[in-house]
Amino acid sequence: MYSQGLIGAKTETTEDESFLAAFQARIDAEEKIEPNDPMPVGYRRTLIRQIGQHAHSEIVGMLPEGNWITRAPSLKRKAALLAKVQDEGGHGLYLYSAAETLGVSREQMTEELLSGKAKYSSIFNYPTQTWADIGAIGWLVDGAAIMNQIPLCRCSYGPYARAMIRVCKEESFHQRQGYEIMMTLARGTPDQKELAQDALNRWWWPSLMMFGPHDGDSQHGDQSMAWKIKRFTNDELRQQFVDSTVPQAQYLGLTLPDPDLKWNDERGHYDFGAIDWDEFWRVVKGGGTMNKERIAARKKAWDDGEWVREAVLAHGEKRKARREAAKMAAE
Ligand code: FAQ
Repeated sequence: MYSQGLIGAKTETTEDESFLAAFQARIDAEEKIEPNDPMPVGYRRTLIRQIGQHAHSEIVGMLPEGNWITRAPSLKRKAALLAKVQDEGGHGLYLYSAAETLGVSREQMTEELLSGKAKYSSIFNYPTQTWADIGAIGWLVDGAAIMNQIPLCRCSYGPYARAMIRVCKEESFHQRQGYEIMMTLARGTPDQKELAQDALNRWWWPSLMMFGPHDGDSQHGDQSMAWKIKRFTNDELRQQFVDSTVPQAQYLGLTLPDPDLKWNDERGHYDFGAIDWDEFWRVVKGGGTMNKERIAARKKAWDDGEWVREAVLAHGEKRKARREAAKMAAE
């Protein structure tokens, strides 16, 4: 666990021009910023927001797949899915720890999630209706997550960048298990292939939305790029994802649900159709099929865990008291 001691740390800085210029010079020189380094309040706030939302996404992201653990079609599939969902829990914990180095507590972040103040990825507000959805999530959702997270391994904030290295290794296994499920279904009976196509139809557009609004509408994009928190813009990463996923779909013999998708020789990229941004914002603002259920599940888990948190604190107090008594006796 990164330093809990930073919680409640003084977060103000004297942000005169020379301080900001010196900070930017460190960023431009590709130096890593570490927890105890002076940093602009905005930099700290942006990281707490992004890392916190990222952590929430991992934890909420366990729910749609968790729904299929008891219904996986074989022992092998069940073991792989169980391991994947556990990995996601682990990613959430690394990320909460990375955010804690910036002076925010896990409790504060959880309260913000449960009150609706902090966001989590829109993608996890869609239901998992069939087993093929588990394949589509691994292939597309983890695929999009990797595309977004590989550059985060070079993020200017040290603890976030280091957490991302391990997370990306695990995401890569997740993506492959999803693609392998899709391959098995696509090469199976006509009914199985139809199941895979139906999952692709439902998950394709929400996966493109994971990269966030168009660059022109991205509120934090420019500043995060200047601070080298983000290394590519939302649209750049979305395009890279489309370009790498089209051949994968072709190999599966499945059709991406976009009549406007076609190779553009001049651009050297695939053109693709318009994203339904009304749907995106509706889901982000709580109006997706599963928003209420996801938050209710997290609230129940948090409430059910209260006695564990109390017990850990009480145990810590007892140990401290015992240590102090032993110290007094020795003096
Ligand atoms: N959903 O100004 P921007 C995973 C919000 S992990 C909901 O462009 P930014 C693993 C954004 O927060 C998936 N909200 O924001 C897994 C902001 O609102 P705010 C999560 C979204 O931060 C796989 C507003 O819109 N990954 O999948 C979304 O510069 C399978 C304006 O947007 C990460 O979190 C969205 N899709 O760029 C687990 C990666 N997009 O905060 C289980 C780290 C945007 O002002 C199963 N995060 N918003 O209230 C990032 O890279 C960035 O935060 C972006 C957004 C790219 C997501």
